Amino acid sequence: MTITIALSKGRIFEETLPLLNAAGITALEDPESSRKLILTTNRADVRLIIVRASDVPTYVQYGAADIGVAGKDVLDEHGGTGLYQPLDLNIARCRMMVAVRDDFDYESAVRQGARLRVATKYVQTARAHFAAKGVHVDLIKLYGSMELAPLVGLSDAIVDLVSSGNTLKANHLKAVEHIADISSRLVVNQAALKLKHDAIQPMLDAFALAIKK
Ligand code: PRT
Ligand code: MG
Repeated sequence: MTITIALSKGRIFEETLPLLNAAGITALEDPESSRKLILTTNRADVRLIIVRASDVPTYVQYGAADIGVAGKDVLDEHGGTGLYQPLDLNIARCRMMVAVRDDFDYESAVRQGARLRVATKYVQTARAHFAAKGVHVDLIKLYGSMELAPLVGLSDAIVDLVSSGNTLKANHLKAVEHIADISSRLVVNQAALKLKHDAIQPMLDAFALAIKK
């Protein structure tokens, strides 16, 4: 019986490696240098698959992967159907924020009840946030580089992730609202958890012990 773990390249892969090591799993290839999408590990019964960050919940939901690691941002957009989310791994931490141009008076636009154009990759999250505030918005779906949108007049505001704040600063933007603290979660296919319980549960226990508080 094989256990398949879905990860994305970059920060999630890097920050998940120590947790895998704690569970006795070592990757035998590096996805940054290898072009392979299925990576072997030191354990014959465990393999890693490399997918886009936003595709991790889909692979796990359909059982193509048994386990995955995905940001709360991605999980909120996906909806989480069919996924068991036992652990906050406390990695790849950042904040979901509303940001605008330095020279845009967001507070008074909101006070005046202006209709705001908001560009984001996180349409569900943004819709829920502004609906709860009673702010009317036109949402514009983007797939990346949201920071550009207010600079060229595509939108008044963006909803995006911020970690150091350097990207906002470099583009003369400012964060005006905090929507949520984000970290990555372990997700497990619910059927796999039952059918492969003897293999999966010890991994979950090892991850839980290795999580940094
Ligand atoms: O790149 P791709 O389109 O394949 O997908 P992705 O961008 O979703 O993947 P990736 O690997 O970049 O991010 C994976 C996960 O890392 C996200 O789903 C988040 O949960 C988490 N994470 C943590 C972040 C950041 N920090 C982060 N800073 N994801 C993205 N960013 C981006 C942000 O969107 C902004 O453009 O970094 C920029 C801001 O960073 P600072 O440091 O300049 O503030
Ligand atoms: Mg990215």
